[in-house]
Amino acid sequence: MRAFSYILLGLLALTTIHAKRVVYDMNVTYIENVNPDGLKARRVIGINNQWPIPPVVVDYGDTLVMNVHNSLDNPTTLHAHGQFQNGTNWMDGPSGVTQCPIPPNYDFTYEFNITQNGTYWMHSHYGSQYMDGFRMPFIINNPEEPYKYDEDVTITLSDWYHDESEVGLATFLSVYNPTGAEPVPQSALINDNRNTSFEFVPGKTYRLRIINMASFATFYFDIDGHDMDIIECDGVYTERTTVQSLFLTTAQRFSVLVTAKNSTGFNYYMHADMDTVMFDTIPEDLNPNATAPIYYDRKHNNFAPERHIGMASTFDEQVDVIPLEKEAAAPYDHQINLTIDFQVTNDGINRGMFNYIPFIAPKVPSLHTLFSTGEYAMSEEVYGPLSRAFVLKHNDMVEIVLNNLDANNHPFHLHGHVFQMVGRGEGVYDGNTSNVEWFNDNPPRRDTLRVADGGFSIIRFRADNPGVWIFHCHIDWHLESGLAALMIEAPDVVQNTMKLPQAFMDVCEAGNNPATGNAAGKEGLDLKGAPSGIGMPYDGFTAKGKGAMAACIICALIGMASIIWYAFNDPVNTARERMGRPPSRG
Ligand SMILES: [Cu+2]
Repeated sequence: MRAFSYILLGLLALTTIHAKRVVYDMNVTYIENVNPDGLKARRVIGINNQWPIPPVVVDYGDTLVMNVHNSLDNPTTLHAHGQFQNGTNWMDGPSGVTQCPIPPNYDFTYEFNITQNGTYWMHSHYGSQYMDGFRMPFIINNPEEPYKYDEDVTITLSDWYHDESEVGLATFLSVYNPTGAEPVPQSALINDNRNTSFEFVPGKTYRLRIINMASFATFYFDIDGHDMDIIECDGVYTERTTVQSLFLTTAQRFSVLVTAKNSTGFNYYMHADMDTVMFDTIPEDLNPNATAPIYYDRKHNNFAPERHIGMASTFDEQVDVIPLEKEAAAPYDHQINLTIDFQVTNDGINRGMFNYIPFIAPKVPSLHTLFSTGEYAMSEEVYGPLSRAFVLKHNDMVEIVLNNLDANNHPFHLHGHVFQMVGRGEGVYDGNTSNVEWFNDNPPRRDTLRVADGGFSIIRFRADNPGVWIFHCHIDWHLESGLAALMIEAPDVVQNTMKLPQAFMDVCEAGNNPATGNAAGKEGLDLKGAPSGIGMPYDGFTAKGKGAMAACIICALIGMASIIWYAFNDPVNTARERMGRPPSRG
């Protein structure tokens, strides 16, 4: 009996540890005159009149409740980056994908169970709002932490713009920007500041949780005089791997353990450098590098010699990330080929696209379409011509081949999953395995990867999370321009086992958005009114037309050649020269 009571008590204790409800009330507000780089004050989006927005912190097993009130004059949503949301797909947040946006002056609650450990972040998934500051760390503490450390420190890296993102978007997505040059940030920030500092106590071990919350820039990260042991990558524990430096694309995270020196004789600098290769231009007054002192002793100013590695980093996210829990690459059941490219589409705008179709969100959020269209939900067509929808069978192993034809790296993020990074190579993947570097034994698993310019990456994930998950470039400019696709997992399972909460129907109605039907808000496959028609310019020339064009080009070339010949063999001046007169200026 006594043993039984102890077990009962133990169980009770467990339930109290693991079933806590953590409630955050979040009033999303504009805040005027915020000046994180000391160069220009501007309006930002904060929560409860606070910016930087404090981290959301929970324990594994908790239920997180976020009561959002939208005090902006625009709609909004909130996305918890890296959360699987298994069974709660509607809580994922991307506007037009899983939900209608929250209209101004409206209350909306996000609630979900915490089933993962590690380092995450949250951000608006409506338009380009997160560039304006609506983003914050999201830390999940593990009561059974496999690694030992003394202190937990969160470090955010971000790029900062002096203009609001609407201004940047207007110039970026414009017919006057045919090359698709992205606005270049004005500053690099550590913990949303240029004056951040840290303190180390001799002998202590620190867990640094590094989060790239930038909207564009990849960051290189290193600390003078200190190596770092990677222990976590995007919420996945890794083998303890020592590196001198790291890079993180936007949305990527690492936890590293750093053991402090035994002496306080020196202080050290932490370096976070933006990858300037990504920028089309580098303004003269841009300092792409942020530094933050780590003080062992604030009373002196002896800084250790620099070991600033920055962009010379040899860190390799495919090699240096070794999941602690081993998982071999699984053979795939279903393959998706995605070509990444940027081209001027028939509306005159340079857009990022998968397979030459830009993503433009449908009128009805795709998850609502899934719930409300019966058998049509199994067809890709019903989600709309510009939704890039792929319907996946429950529990299939899905392989995505990403061929990057663009001259820049791109960070791709899959909602609702971590994926295996099974292969990479240069050029275009043609199924010929000879040019692929495979990682079959225990490939890195994470939720965001960098696909190299002019190269390819191959990732795999199990379609074991029924619902609608967006897969997109996490450079916010590129998501806005169309570099996204939808993974529609097991619509039949969703319809048979889940029910969309009423609050998600209500929020559509409150914003005057249709809540049911296909991408156009209609029945069946009548898609008139859904976003459509944007794509590569029509190549309408006939063979005859192309022949005429070729003839024109040849005529023009002959014309130009005769002008050049005439210029070099100027008959008038040759004659004047022969007569000993100066050349004519006519
Ligand atoms: Cu991109």
